[in-house]
Amino acid sequence: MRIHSVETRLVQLPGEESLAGGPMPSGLTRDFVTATVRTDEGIEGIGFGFLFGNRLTTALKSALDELCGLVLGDDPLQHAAVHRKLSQAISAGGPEGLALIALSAIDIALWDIKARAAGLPLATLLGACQTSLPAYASGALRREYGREQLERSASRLREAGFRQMKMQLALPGTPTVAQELDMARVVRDAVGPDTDLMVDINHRWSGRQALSMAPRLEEFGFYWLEDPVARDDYAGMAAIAQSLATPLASGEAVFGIVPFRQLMQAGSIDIAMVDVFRVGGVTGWMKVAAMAEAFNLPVTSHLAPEISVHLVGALPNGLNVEYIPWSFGMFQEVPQPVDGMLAPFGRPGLGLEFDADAMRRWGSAPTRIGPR
Ligand code: SMN
Ligand code: MG
Repeated sequence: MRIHSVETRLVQLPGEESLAGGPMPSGLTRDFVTATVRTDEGIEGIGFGFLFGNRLTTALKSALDELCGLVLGDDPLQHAAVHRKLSQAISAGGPEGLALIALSAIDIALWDIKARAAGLPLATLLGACQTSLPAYASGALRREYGREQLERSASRLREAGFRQMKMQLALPGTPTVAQELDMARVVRDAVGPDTDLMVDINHRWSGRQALSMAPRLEEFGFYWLEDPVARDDYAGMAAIAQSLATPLASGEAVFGIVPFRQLMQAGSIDIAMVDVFRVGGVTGWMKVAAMAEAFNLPVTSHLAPEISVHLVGALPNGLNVEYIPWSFGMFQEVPQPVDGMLAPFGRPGLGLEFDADAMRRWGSAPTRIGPR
């Protein structure tokens, strides 16, 4: 089998909050680059990459197009060879950032092709250890919201069947400790004691702030404390983790697989959070998952639940799936949680198809790399 051509797009979806209908800044978009990889045997695979913060989107698209040009004629089933080739191609500019997100988009498409060629859902091809997983609602309990909105959104998430959900602290501005604790209490009271409630700090505390604040949060019984300090403060996270009963989760913001070696060796994390766009696609994601198993750590996903449900479900140490619908607008349909549980489509591959109308409405004209 050979890669015949690739069609790429820049897609800018409206930045709505669709899980609980909470308010979002007007005009916000969520920017993706997409790749449809076509083979000489008629099998197509889809992949995409997300650009955090909507900056350098056109640079990401250019990087994707250039990397796609490098794989024309390659065998898409030899995913490791392609991954190595592209990793070498981007290494001069550093194995991080835009280039790795572009590489990941291609890798995701190759795994879609491989599973489609095998006639298997990707989850089955990868291991299919768990047929359904807890889905935790994310992106709906924003730190910018006030008490009333948080209570409204939390109850809507419960009504939607979610039994796990994530809030944010490190409130905007210069909040007092009391204000932070009050907001934690508001959400805990709104969701009740039987909801698994995570809290995401998004790296906004200094090490000193975190050592002071984190123990004060223990009373709320958070399911995990996420990204309390800088993404590469491995020692700082280890000190926080050792001071808490609450598990510490991190990993979404690092690039490639090597930082996870450092996070795990330093004892920085109790839960590995792996972002399929930043880690190097499915190939990188599964390598980190195996590392985590060796360290007896559970793994959770970040973004793209429509992809991640296949990956987490493949693992004996898969914990849950972040259900954040930012990319859903690109697809004809996506897996929906039932009673807070999520399963991948049973169709071959990712089981996803880009929605042509959505692509016309929110996407750029397609760029074709390779022969018509
Ligand atoms: C998050 C970070 C970046 C983009 C989307 C969401 C957040 C999360 O930290 O954990 O979902
Ligand atoms: Mg996070």
